Amino acid sequence: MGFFTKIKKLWKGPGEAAETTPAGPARTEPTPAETAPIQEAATNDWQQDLTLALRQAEPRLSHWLALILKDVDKAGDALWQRLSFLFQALDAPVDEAQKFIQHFKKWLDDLGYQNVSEFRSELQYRLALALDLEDEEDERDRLFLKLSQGMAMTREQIARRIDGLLAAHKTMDERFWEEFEEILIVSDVGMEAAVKLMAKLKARARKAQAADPAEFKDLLRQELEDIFKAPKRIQALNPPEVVMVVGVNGVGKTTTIAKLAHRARMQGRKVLIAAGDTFRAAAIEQLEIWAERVGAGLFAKPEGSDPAAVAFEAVDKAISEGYDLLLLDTAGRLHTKVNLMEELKKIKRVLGKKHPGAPHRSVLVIDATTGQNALSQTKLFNEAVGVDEIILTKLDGTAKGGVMVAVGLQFGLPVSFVGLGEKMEDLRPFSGADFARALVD
Ligand SMILES: Nc1nc2c(ncn2[C@@H]2O[C@H](COP(=O)(O)OP(=O)(O)O)[C@@H](O)[C@H]2O)c(=O)[nH]1
Ligand SMILES: [Mg+2]
Repeated sequence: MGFFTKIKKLWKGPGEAAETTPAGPARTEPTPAETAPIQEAATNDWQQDLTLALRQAEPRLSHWLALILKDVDKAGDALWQRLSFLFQALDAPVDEAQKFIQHFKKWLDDLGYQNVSEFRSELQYRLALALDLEDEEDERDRLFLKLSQGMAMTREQIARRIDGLLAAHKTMDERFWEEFEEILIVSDVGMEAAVKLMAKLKARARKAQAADPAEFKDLLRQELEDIFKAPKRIQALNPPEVVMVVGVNGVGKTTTIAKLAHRARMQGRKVLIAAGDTFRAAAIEQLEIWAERVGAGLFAKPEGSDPAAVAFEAVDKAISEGYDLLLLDTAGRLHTKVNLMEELKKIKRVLGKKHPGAPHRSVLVIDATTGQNALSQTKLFNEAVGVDEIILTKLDGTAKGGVMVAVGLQFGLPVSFVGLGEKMEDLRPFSGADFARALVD
């Protein structure tokens, strides 16, 4: 299904890696028909290095990329040749490899990028998705770094205070817990969630017979991990998978849809975006641009059209044209709260009628910078449409990330992705363990 899903099978472990793979990484020379001839003598170095690196048992994307980009500082033929060589060595289908390169070239053109420093990170992101390597250790480290940088302000807010607390107390007594509760409240965890979290932590401390504040961080980390333990996901049984994206104005719904579409495209899925926010013409135009840029289809009707009709017809198109994924954008104007919720309910009903099981997921987008407001929004949307998962945007540049703990505790809803910036690559899968580690280390 994905671009190069076969690849994982090529690297089973030491010994059975390259040698057992016919026409795979063991090959040192690309066939001329598939790759343009390499002209300079020096380029043989990278071919040899790359071939050697590829023969190592573990996939190491950052290592491969470093080899590919050695002595390359701009986009151009040298880079395309090397990428082709990589794909070929990985035994990727030629047409898919070519498509990857074409898409990437177009993206560079769209954004006017030329220097490796401008696009290296996006290239690595695309390769990780295309090669299904996002779970690889290197990539996980990169993600953790990104999350922990993005959460710097939130961490500063919480961790500094916790360090002060730990230094000031010899045992975890009542006064210790009271002070900790205050820290939670000023860190945007909020009253109700703070009380819940405290009760859980105290129980955990009792069970572990822990009284020394030195043990506190471990307890807290474990508790946070538990709160965000991701439930098993049920895959959509009847494609297209329909995802309805809801949330108030300005939280990042449309941008997040573009980012989700980008991810799915890089994973080789055919994606349709439906412009269900028909309230403003600008909203439709914004989606048009994104769809074009990420290579997704778009279904839109004129400004002022009935959003439920957009949903209905978009599902039709998705089914008849064989799309794998339909992402439905919706309006989020809250000044007509009741109408909005009724409208969303109607859209949901229509989707289900048209395509049994749809929407397979209702995703609520919330903006981390809004702090405690995120809680009332979650409640409101959850009551109206039944939220399946949350995407928290703008975690970068806010000290209010603590609200995430409250959302997790109070609604028990999984957080699937976090937004760590405005770029396409800045939407990353959320891991409770990483979140806990980034918050208290
Ligand atoms: N820093 C940052 N900005 C974001 C993120 N997600 C969205 N934005 C910005 O938030 C603004 C509103 O986004 P938009 O998608 O139009 O929100 P919508 O009204 O919910 O559709 C835009 O300027 C986005 O670039 C994020 O994760 N980090
Ligand atoms: Mg929007």
